Amino acid sequence: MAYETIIVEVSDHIATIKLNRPDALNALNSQLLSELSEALKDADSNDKVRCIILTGSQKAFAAGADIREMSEKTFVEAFLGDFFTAEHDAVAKTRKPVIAAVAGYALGGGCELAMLCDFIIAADSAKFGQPEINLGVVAGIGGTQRLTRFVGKSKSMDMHLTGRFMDAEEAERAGLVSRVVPAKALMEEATAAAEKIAEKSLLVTMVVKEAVNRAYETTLSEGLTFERRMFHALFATEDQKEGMSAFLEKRSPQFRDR
Ligand code: CO8
Repeated sequence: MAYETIIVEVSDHIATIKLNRPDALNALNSQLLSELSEALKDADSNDKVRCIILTGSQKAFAAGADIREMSEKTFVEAFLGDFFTAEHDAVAKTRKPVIAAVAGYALGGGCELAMLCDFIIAADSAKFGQPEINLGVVAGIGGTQRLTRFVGKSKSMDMHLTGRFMDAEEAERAGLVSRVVPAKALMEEATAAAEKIAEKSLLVTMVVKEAVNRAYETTLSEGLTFERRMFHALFATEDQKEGMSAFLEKRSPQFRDR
């Protein structure tokens, strides 16, 4: 499918989706979010794809929801149209691992989009923020909930109430991002991580994703039960036999996703 606001490349089991509205710092308008939802669904159902990277430009991952498009919206339009709910769900429901490779601004909806991915690799140029308060609104694609779970109440309140930006170093210290790399090495590092993931059993990477996400959605005992049952269930797979045999035979496993 031909997209206008994103660029999609699939190579070596990795789908890379690049947000591409350079004139608006990749602000998330309806067209971009709808194209992104489509591209993620395509990648999820493409048998060749085993890991997805979501990225932006050197200047901006995404500077938030498109303020120009939103500014004249009424409550009735936002509510009846269920503004951004379907798009949020499309990202959240992607079953294959998604890495956010973030350089430059990840603000408002851009920060929320990065947090919807499974982990964030940040360039040293990255700046995260939830500045919606400056526009007379609040985060709307999960910022108050996800940022609070990732960095704790105090820092989340600070970010949402002051609207200040957090640099990559602070974001790593706070647990928002998994690694910080020099800006020019960002895609190399994200691709290397995606390649590592693509070598594993897809079945297991998808189970890992569901199990870790349970930690944010349920109680500890429910999450532990889910994890234990999935651990038990994986003994029914060929990939478990292959993974453990390969270890004992001192060779690399050849996973077949079954
Ligand atoms: N929306 C639309 N256009 C934008 C946005 C945006 N979020 N951000 C930047 N742009 C545009 C600018 O208007 C400008 O366009 P033009 O050249 O036509 O004037 C161009 O991008 C370049 O921007 P700047 O000239 O401002 O670049 P600077 O380097 O000076 O500043 C900043 C960069 C600091 C990133 C600045 O652009 C900025 O503050 N942007 C807005 C950041 C922001 O407030 N983001 C939050 C938006 S609200 C939100 O995301 C809510 C999400 C929840 C929605 C949920 C619905 C249910």
